Amino acid sequence: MSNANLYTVLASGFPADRSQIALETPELLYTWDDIDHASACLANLLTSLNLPEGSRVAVQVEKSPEALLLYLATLRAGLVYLPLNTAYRESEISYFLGDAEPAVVVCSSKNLSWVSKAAAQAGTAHVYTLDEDRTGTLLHAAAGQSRSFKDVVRKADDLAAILYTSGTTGRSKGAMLSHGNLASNAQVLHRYWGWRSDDVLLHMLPIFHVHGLFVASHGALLAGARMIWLPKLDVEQALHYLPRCTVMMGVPTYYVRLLAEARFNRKVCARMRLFISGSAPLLMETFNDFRERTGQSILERYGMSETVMLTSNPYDAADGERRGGTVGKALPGVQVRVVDDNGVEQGAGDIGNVQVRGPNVFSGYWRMPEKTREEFTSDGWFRTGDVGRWGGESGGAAVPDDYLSIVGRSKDLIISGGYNVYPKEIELIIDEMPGVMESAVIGVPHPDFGEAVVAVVVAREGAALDVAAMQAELKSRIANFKVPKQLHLIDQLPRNTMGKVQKNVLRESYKTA
Ligand code: MCA
Ligand code: AMP
Repeated sequence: MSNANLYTVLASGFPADRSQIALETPELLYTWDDIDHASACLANLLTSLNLPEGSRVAVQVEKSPEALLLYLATLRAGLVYLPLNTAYRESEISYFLGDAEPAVVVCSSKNLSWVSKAAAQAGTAHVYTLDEDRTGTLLHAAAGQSRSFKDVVRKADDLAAILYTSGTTGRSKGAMLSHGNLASNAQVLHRYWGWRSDDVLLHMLPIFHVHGLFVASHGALLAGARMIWLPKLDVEQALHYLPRCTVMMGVPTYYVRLLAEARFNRKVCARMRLFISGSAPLLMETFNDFRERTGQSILERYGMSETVMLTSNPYDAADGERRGGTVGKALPGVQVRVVDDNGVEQGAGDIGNVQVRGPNVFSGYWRMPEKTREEFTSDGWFRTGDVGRWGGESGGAAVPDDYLSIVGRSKDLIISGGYNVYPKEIELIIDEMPGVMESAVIGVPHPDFGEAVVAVVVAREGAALDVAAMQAELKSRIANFKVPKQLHLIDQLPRNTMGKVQKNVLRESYKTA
């Protein structure tokens, strides 16, 4: 029986000469042998814990090569990887650990006191630390382990990872992705984006979401290509490394920030063959400015935590032109349809709900069968919550009928700098604050983050609200990217005749706030 373990699939692309460099940081070089041996040590450590089948390994650590190795080791050991945004605070982490009940938790040593408390409450038996300078108890424990490991045999539909995505009700849901979901998408993107073994990927994305962990890392690993591994977006470092790179991925903010730097020009990009953008809409203006500055067209693609990548603008000119303002065509093997509210397919030019099907689509939300059922149609299509259109026009010119544009969302979601923020989660916290009658959280255009979170609050009669104190309270309770950049007090929220808050009216009122 062949092994569908995602690591085994990725490793099939590693170069024959394992002494070549796989990963480079400003300080260190890691060969393919290093990747194999170090992930084997960690996989042996995990295996030595004798965990039950399907056990979760929850990880909230700063980005480092060792954090990637821990992910690969979890795959190799056949366990389930659960990455957590480093911005999450205590109450958010308590929820995730309580819901996922991981057998292993790995955190930064600076957070150990509160993370271990949450882990204990969740019944987690094993807590380790891992810091970005290669210290911590995890590597210490793994040090004596064997450097060889036989990847645990997995079937394509065995669970590989759980990714929490915020919920419209304020409760996050764990999207369950299998080895097969991730491997099929990696293989499709490998071909569609023309990955090569002599590529050099500039990796600056965080590795706790689909974009940085799966799309970027899997692409380079499966191609046996080198990654330049930086802890975060840093424009100076990008200018330093880009002349040696061929591929870069980022959320739109990455491209906005590069363009804001006059030294970012054609010369810097001379070796680059592919700039990819996703996770949030790329403005036409950014697409055009980028083309003018570098002579290259950013390739925009579209995906979700639940589905990995769904559509992409063409890489190969033979497949078509890259069109700004669109997210391109359905990837090979992925089915995408646009339907009206009755499920009737829309013709080109007509707006409707985007639904998808394919080997990349997740099996459901962790321990939420009811929610899972609601999000799939009776004939097995996943409702993305995005609103889109085939064809139509973009930038004043007609778009081919097989190109998708995302024109809105039916879910109440804000995307700020590529991070999703669900207004309901923040409204629930604000509404609980003393003196607050009600609130509405909206997204408004922001030059750097694309959208910025803004809260509009109504005080109870006679109550005097202290905006700065409210902001401080929010900062202590939720990840910093969710904290409203502005908080406005008003007398009453605009409502329609059905009593529903008119967020579009608020967005209009505060759009230049
Ligand atoms: C940081 N801040 C933010 C954000 N990031 N505020 C709003 N939105 C953000 N995204 C705030 C912090 O709260 C802080 O404020 C101040 O900015 C500086 O923080 P710092 O960490 O230094 O910011 P930064 O390093 O400049 O980060 C901005 C960033 C980062 C580079 C845009 O957010 C980023 O890397 N985003 C990428 C997200 C991503 O990978 N998304 C993929 C999801 P204060 O000082 O007040 O505290 S995967 C996905 O969506 C799907 C599947 C897909 O299609 O890919
Ligand atoms: P996540 O829940 O983090 O997986 O975010 C998925 C959501 O990000 C999608 O449902 C879209 O709303 C949005 N998204 C991802 N890529 C794009 C894109 N290229 N253009 C517009 N929205 C996008």
